[in-house]
Amino acid sequence: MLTIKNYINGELIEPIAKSYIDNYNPATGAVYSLIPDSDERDVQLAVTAATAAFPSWSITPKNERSAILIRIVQLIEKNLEKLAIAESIDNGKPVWLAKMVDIPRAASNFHFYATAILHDATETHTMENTAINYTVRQPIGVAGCISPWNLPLYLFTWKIAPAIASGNCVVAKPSEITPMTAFLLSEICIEAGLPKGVLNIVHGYGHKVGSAITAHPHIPIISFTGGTKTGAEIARVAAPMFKKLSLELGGKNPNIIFADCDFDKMLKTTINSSFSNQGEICLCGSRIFIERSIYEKFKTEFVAQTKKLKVGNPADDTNRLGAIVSKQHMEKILSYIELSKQEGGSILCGGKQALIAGEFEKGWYIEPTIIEGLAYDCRTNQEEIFGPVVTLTPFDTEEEVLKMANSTIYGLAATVWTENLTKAHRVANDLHSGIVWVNCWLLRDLRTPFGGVKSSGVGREGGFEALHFFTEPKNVCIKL
Ligand code: TXE
Repeated sequence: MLTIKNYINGELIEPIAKSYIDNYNPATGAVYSLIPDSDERDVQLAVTAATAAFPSWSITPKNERSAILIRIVQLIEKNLEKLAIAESIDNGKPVWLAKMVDIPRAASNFHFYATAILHDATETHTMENTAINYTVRQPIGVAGCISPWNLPLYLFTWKIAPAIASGNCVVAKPSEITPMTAFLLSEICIEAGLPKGVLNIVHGYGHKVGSAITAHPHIPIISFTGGTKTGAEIARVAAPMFKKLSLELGGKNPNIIFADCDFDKMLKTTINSSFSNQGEICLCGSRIFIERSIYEKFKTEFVAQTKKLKVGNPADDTNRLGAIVSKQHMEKILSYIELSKQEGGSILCGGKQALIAGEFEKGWYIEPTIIEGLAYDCRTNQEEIFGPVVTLTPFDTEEEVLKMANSTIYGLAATVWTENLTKAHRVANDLHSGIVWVNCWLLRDLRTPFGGVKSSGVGREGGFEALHFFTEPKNVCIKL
């Protein structure tokens, strides 16, 4: 049985407790590896290593830091196939999706920040002939990075890359549900020659390892992506310690379709924004609002296209959807489908566990599901389901659809389909979200600020926003 190890002080080591957690393959429902059941003692080892590495790493010239990150990029690219298969086995997503999205993006994350640090600049403020002020941005120290299971390596590296590129050292914890690619990244970092202690990966449960990272007095900055509830718990612990926090949390994103949209482009993208990665992306458009005049046309064609989507073995490239990440999460999603029926919804397609014959019969699969007839403010339309489940709601006016779209506690992303760009600007302006896509979805420029408002989080990742998060600005004023 493959047994994962922690990566601490440049070495792959066992957890102090020498106990392990079963790691499942969602496609088969079987245990396929073991991960360390680490605790606060392992976190302390990691913090000691990171603290010891910080003085030297923080003054390592940018071009040297950049060169090491580029070596990591090259090794991720060289191991793309292996990493994609590992990601698929761990998360249940199709291999083709991990090859096309997850792993290339992990390489891009490191590449982006390996180069961004060479171009970042700070300001001076002159006071005529009195004084000159200059701003320096200094790395903070040991950063805690905690990431989720839906896009494991993609989101893990989205935090680690800017943190170490800007001169910090890191104690990181991937989700205990999808630890494998983080473990493989450890091996890549060793091969790339990342100095020991710069990155430390401690595997284990959130309530043990994650909470130990959050509460550690020598980790002054925390970057977290995960559920809103967990984000609130992290904030509860970290706020009184005045830690710097970046929280990327849940979403319940509206997909607003006006009658004057480019129908074919909209439909093709809406299939993706509804069901990509089994709907387990915080940016998925799970609430679809359609202008009434095209509601029936959209419903007919969207249902017909959705019914063609194959669900099954993630290693079979003809499958559009793979397995749901865990039995527990599958049951959560199915419970929301049951709730939708109690709330008056009609299931137009899907609506149940997909049973796949043969070696996958014990796997965790759900049919892509479309529901109509729900009130916009019912629980099914207000709470994050995080699965291949979308609802359809007609609207008559812009004012009405904005009220419904903005009605949840979340505010992460929104999609708007219209060929009238004056309308697009106006609607984008009035949507309560951190990201608005017009006539596209998940089109990403890594320079842009990424994050949400309300219960979708605090702070922004991406671009120089992330480098500024992981550094502290200091103003020095020199009398002339
Ligand atoms: O996230 P958790 P889960 C949403 C989605 C999902 C829900 C819960 O709705 O159903 O969140 O998913 C660690 N202190 N998203 O259970 O629990 C945990 O070990 C410190 C949206 O995966 O938030 C893991 O590494 N850390 C999200 C990480 O936090 C703790 C993507 C995320 O776990 C901790 C995934 C604690 N007390 C789920 N408890 C997005 N925005 O993309 C857990 N952890």
